[in-house]
Amino acid sequence: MVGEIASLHVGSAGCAIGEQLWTQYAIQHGIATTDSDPIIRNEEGFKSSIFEMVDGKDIDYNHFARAVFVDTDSEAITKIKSRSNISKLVHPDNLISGKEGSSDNFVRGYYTVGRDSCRNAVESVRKIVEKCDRLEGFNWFQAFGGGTGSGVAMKLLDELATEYPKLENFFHSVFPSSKYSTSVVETYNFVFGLESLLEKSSVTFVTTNEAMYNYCQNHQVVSNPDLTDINKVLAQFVCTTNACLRFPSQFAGDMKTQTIHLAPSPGCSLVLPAMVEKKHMNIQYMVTKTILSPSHCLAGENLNNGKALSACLHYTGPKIKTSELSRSSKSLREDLNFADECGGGVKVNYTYENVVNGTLSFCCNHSSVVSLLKNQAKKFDLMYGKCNLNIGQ
Ligand SMILES: Nc1nc2c(ncn2[C@@H]2O[C@H](COP(=O)(O)OP(=O)(O)O)[C@@H](O)[C@H]2O)c(=O)[nH]1
Ligand SMILES: [Mg+2]
Repeated sequence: MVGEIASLHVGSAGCAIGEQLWTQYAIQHGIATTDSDPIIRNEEGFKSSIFEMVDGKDIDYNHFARAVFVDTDSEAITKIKSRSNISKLVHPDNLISGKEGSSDNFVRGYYTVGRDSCRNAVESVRKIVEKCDRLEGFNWFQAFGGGTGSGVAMKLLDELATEYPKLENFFHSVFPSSKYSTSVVETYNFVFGLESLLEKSSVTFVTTNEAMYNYCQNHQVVSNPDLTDINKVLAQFVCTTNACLRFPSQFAGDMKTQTIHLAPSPGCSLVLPAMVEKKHMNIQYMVTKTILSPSHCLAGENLNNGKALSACLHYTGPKIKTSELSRSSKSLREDLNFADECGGGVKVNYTYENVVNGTLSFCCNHSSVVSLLKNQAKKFDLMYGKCNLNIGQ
């Protein structure tokens, strides 16, 4: 039986990523998002992990996303309601906005202005959960630089982890990067939020805007990418990685199985994602020659240095020989320097999709994430030092 998955989009970035993600989901599941879109498949007896079927004669659309979009100000939510092509897919009760933004401040998001938005989001989540037969967990989307993406998201995580302790929490998180920061306090927001994240998330896919920007320039030949291009890249990664949870696939597992594999010990849940689009390359080339290069890593880290704890390889696309995929993953296992104490498996998933080009995504629990954390810690110390000096004067 298919287990359900609910998505939570928090803050401006989380909501904007959600727009791209649900557009791609709708295309893959053949679901209408506008009046002119045809409903291609999945009408009779449709059971999906991410869409709920609604039967009501007075509504135009019969699928709703199992998703809650929440922000402390109204900008991102108004845009989804009025201009987005997913507006019909998300139930209006699940588009939640507050009256006052969190001003890029974790504390305002967690303790003050974010409280109402958080309470409303918990209510919406409860309604979604009640309609599920076997909810597996939550897929989260947020940016740690923002006050809402850090403060409200972590408050909501604290509440939901208490209410639903057995459910998985997969975070798709944009970590601050120096080049694309919109405020100087992004590092503060990140450091304040990190404790809840490490304690309560099952797996966190770490991305940075800088790395995704480079990915767009280098591999999608977009000369001057904007945030929408970046969000499309992240949506494509997520669609590839969780295709095995949405469609029948070879070697599939549920969210729990993925957690056990990717985050074998508690607190050790930060995972580096990478992606390659098939285009003209063959699978073997994609797996063995390109996937480990820093330009394919969506956090910009070099997976050739340091040690790996575990890894997953997901392929969605036209038919391929699965033996070829398994063989290539074996050589990938040899290229990755697995820590001695780990079994060192590369889990492989293949989901058939009727498209011309396929996508390969790679998730690796890898020690090079430490350098990303060290950079943030260094920035935090520098700012904190300055702050102390100012107080002293
Ligand atoms: N990938 C991505 N990052 C974004 C987007 N919008 C803002 N950001 C980044 O998110 C951080 C600010 O978070 P934001 O979501 O705008 O603030 P919040 O609404 O208070 O959570 C900054 O580092 C921005 O560069 C977006 O649409 N996509
Ligand atoms: Mg905002």
